[in-house]
Amino acid sequence: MKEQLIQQAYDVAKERYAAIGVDTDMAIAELEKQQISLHCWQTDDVVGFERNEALSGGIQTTGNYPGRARNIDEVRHDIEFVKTLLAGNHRLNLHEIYGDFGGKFVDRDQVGVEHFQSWMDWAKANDMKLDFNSTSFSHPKSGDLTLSNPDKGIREFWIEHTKRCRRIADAMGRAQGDPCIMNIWVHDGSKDTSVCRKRYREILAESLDEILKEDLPGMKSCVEAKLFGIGLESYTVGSMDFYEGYCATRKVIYTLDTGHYEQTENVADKVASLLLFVPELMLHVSRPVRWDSDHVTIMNDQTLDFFKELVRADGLHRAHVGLDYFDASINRIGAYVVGARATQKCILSALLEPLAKLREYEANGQYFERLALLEEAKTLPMGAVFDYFNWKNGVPVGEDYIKNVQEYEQKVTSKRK
Ligand code: RNT
Ligand code: ZN
Repeated sequence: MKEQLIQQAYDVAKERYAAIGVDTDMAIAELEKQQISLHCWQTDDVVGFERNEALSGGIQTTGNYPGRARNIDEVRHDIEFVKTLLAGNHRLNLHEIYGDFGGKFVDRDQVGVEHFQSWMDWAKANDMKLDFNSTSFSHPKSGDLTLSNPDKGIREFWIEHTKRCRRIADAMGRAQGDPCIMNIWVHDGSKDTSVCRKRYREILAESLDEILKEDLPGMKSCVEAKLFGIGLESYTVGSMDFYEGYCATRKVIYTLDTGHYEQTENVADKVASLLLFVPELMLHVSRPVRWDSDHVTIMNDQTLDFFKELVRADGLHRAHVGLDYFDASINRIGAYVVGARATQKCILSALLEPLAKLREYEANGQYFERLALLEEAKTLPMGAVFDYFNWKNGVPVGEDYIKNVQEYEQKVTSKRK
């Protein structure tokens, strides 16, 4: 019965969209190809396996909902489960602190490919590709400044760490036959007014140049800007302007975290400028509430507009889509699925936009017609297309996945004490 309804609703939707020149089958095929890099850190509140201590260094999780993954097996198990609730094939985004350290303490300047061998084996067995991140936070040497630190010893420690991470990413990329995207985000900044703003930025640029010097064809590097870190509110070394300039001049991938902007800012409008000057984008799809709070991604105007701009700029194939939020106040697995599916919905909505017709109107100066079609497109039956997409891919349709998450909680996460 349900299957029949999904099919019928899809048939109707398909016709409605066809009438305005949109091919829903093509949009679905496109969405099926779109991989989302799942952020491993949603499973365990960004703790990792290095020292099993709470997160520190510019970012924070809030809440203590039971069931956090406590070790590598639990993280893997959770991700394997999340995958069963998502249509399409997705990637896993690892942070360095999630290495398989075999119960030993491995400092950041000692990490090597061997600590990620079991992840590569697991990824292969689960048909997942890996992405990677160096980790500057939650370490005694994190302080306020890492790669931009005037202290040579500390700076070199972090340079060494980041270089090693790039080599790990390179090994991952070669093993999976697809570039591993490695993100560099450092929290560097100052709680109060700094009078050496230029100096730290100069040092950061030099450190990055040094790190990126090594040619590693199996991986691609990206650098992430931020508005501010917690406890570092007055000054951020790696600000938006800093990285926009850096990426444009060095031809490096720009990581755009949608949570890292003032809430009144039009983040979507950045896409069409950035894509003119940087080679590609890495996206951290997130949701700020009043500040960079890393709330679970939902299908809201900001996220919808963002993906529409990306598609309008013909930039979907130049963007690596990843998630970045960490909500410890609700079921973490549920949070994962809600955010990933919301991202898919926003991408689908962008793919279903009657762009050819809209552009024709614009070219003719028919601005009323453009506005009217933009308005009407908002209420076309996108949900029927999304349901069909999930059904066709054998994953729960609509709200059905709530009970899958509840079952998993009952059987698995609630037993973690
Ligand atoms: C922090 C950045 C960064 C982190 C992850 C854990 O504000 O968004 O991407 O969230 O590296
Ligand atoms: Zn981010």
